[in-house]
Amino acid sequence: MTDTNTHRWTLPIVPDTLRVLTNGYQSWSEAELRPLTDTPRQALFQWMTDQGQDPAFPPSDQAGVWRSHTLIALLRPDGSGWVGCLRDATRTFAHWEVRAGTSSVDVTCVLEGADADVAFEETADVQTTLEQLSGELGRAMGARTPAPLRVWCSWYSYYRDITLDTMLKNARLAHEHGLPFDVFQLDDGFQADLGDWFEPSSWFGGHAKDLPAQLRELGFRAGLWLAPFLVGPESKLRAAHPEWLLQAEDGTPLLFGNNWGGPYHALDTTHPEALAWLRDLAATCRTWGYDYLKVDFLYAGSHPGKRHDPAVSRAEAYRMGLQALRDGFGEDGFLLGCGAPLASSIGLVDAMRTGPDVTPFWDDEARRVLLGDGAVPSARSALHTALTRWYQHTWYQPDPDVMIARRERSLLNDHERGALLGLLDVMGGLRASSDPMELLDEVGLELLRRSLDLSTPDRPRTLTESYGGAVTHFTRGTFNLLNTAVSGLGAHSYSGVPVPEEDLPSQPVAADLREVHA
Ligand code: 9PG
Repeated sequence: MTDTNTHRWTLPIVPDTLRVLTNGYQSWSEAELRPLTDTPRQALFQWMTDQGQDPAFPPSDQAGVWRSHTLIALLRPDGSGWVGCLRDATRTFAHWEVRAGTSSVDVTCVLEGADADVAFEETADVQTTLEQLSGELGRAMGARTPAPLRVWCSWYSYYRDITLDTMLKNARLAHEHGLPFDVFQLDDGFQADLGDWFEPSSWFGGHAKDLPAQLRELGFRAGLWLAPFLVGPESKLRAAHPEWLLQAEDGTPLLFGNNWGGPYHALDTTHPEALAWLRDLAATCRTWGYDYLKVDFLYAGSHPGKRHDPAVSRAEAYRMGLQALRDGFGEDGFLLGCGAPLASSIGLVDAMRTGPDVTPFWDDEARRVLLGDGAVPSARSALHTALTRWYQHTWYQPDPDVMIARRERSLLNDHERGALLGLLDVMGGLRASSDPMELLDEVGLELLRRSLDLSTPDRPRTLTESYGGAVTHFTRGTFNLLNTAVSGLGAHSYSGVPVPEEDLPSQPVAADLREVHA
């Protein structure tokens, strides 16, 4: 760590009845609302921590010790409590930790990087104070919140097997059905390797630059996925510019994480040539006709390691890399961050993934429970974390990930599809789908259409009750993330609840799915 500055508070309170609200480091890290005396899990494998957490500040693995990035809240049973929040994340990471003692709670906030102001307030209304402080952080950092877009993305049906023909086939069918997508976005699989973005993969059947004009003819904007800070160990970029890579202490290029069959390198975003290459990469995508970029695995820009400029903190190094992408892509291009340090991206991205990937099944208990990886992709993980980040709509357009409307090639049941639909409605941000158009019957198409209805962000009704370790009680409806029915709500479901007339939101209440199937 470069400069550090530590703040400490001791709260004279018995911890037994308190809850803690945490915000993980990057898009996929858990955000939780849990009893303070619970135990946060650390994953068994280092690559899971590399990909799902801040490896320099991972979950504690100790009962009553909770860590959180940028902000944290402690709640009494009546909704009062304490909120801590960093005031400016452009050059600084804030590592919050709360530690339950027998009759007191210790709170620390360690700043990594430049010094910055930190708020820590006792409040009668934790929810409102959290919304105020996070809103102030968004404003201080010049948050971009353009109109939300409706996006079809290739990943959740085709994964790396995507081809140019498959993209066009889906775009044509979406056009024929009159589905109101704004963007068709090509995901991972088109490129020869991580870093070798200009060369197609052997199976893509064309070049990414061939797509935008054909999409525009069908009435869609063109979107492209990149993992711009990653470099494949076998890539041409790695061979040509080993000096651009983040290094281990011994000066060799660092390898970390595990995806695409093994670990990968990261660009050193303090290296001026690497920064120029990033600007050029984003500018080239723009000249190909893309005006929407999903920039993924961005945490690589702030991974711990030895940098070309050792005076630059991890938070600043990340921001320099992201700024280069923004400069190359242009002010009017739409940037969606993913796998990204959240608060550090405010003001540079238009939208942000605020949870792990949705999957066509509810839970991956083997990886989540047995291996302790709470950032694991699953419908449950996506709901759990994105719901608990409801307040981040003042930082960017939230992207809680895709609706899965199809019933084929999916293990989700009606309740679980209803929960995903409810998630999109209460988050009020981007809408996305990945369903193969040919798999959708009338019911599937109707559900997909509903999932594309834009809404405004909802607020929690309370933070002092929860059905599953996350924020689940919203004014428009209630989620049950538990594996058992509770208060008339089925397991893994969402139901719009009647609220008093004067409290009704301006947007329609998302009813549960039984209406669609009736
Ligand atoms: C493409 C995908 C999609 C997806 C992104 C990201 O922890 N993990 O093992 C893990 C792997 C992949 C992943 C997320 C987590 O998905 O979120 O939308 O673009 O990359 O490879």
